[in-house]
Amino acid sequence: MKIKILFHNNCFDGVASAAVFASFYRQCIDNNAKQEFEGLAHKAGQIFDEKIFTGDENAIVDFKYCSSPRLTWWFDHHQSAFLSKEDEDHFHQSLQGISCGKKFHDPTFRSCTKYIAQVAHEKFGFDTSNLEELIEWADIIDGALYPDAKTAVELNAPALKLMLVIESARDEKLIANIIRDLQTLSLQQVASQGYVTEIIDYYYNRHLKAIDIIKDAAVCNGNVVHFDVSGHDMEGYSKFIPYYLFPDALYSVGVSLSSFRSKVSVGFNPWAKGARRHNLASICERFGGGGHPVVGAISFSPKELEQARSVANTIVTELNS
Ligand SMILES: [Mn+2]
Repeated sequence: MKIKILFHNNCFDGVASAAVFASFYRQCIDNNAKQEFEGLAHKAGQIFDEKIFTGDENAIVDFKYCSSPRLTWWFDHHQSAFLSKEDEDHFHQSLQGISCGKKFHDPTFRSCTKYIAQVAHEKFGFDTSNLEELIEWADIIDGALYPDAKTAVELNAPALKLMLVIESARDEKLIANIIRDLQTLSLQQVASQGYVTEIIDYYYNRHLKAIDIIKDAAVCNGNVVHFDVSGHDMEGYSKFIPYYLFPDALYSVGVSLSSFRSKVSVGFNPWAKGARRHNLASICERFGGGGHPVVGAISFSPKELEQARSVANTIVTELNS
C-alpha cells in the first residue's frame, strides 16, 4: 500500500501541508502505508499528467484540483483552485468530489497547513498537539503576519531560515527530508540538521544578492514597485524584498525567468499604509494565472518573456487606477 502526497513545491505552506497530511494519514488512516512525496509547480497551460498519480491513494495539498479518479484526497485554500470550469463542476457535483468526504476547499484559510490540521482534527480525530508550532508558523508565513518587512526579509527565526531553504532549493531529496523531520522535530531542530546548515549560508548569500538585484532593477511607478529581474537567475526570491526596499509602495509587480517558465508575480504590501482596492487573484486569473486576493502570479513559457513583460505593464497601470 502506497500513498503518494503531491504538494505545492518550494513553498513553506506547501511543504508544511505535506508534513501535516503525512502525519495525519499515518495516525488516522494507515499506519503502515509507504509514503512518497512529489512537489508540484505552476506552469503555463497546466494540465495534470495522470502519470504523477503512482500511489494506491494519491493526495494533493495546497495545489490545484484534478478531476482524475486516481486522486483520492485533496486540500486547498487558494481562491484559484480550479484549472477549468469543468474541474470546478466536478468538485461540486461528482461523487468523487466534495461528497467523497476526502476533498476539501476553503479559501478563507490563511494557510493550507492549518486547514488540513483543523479538518483532520474535526472529521477524523487527528491529534495535532505535536505539530502546533509548525501549523502556527505556516499561518504566519502564508498569511504574511510578520510584524514588519524587516522580520520577513532578515530571516532570524528558525522557521524563516527553513522557509529560505524550502523556497530556494531545487532538490527533491532535501525537501523530502525536511517533510520527514517536520513531523517529529521542532523547527529549531530541523533548522539545525546538518543537511540544512550546510547549505543555508549559500542560500542566505543568494538572498542578499537578490535584495541588491531587486534594488537595482526596481522603479516605483505610482503605488507600485515594478521590476524585471529576468536577466538574473532569480527563481525563488523572497516576495517581501520589494516592500523592505520600498515601504511606501502598495503593490509589487515583478517579472522573472527560469528554465521552465517566465513569470509575473503580483503582491500587496502586507504592511501598507493604504487599503487594497484590487483582488490580485482575479487580476491574475484574467491572464491565465491565479492565487489569493493579496498575492498572485501568472506563468508563461520561457519563450513568452515579452508577453510576460507586457502583461506586467498592463497590471501596473491597472493597480494605479
Ligand atoms: Mn498555501
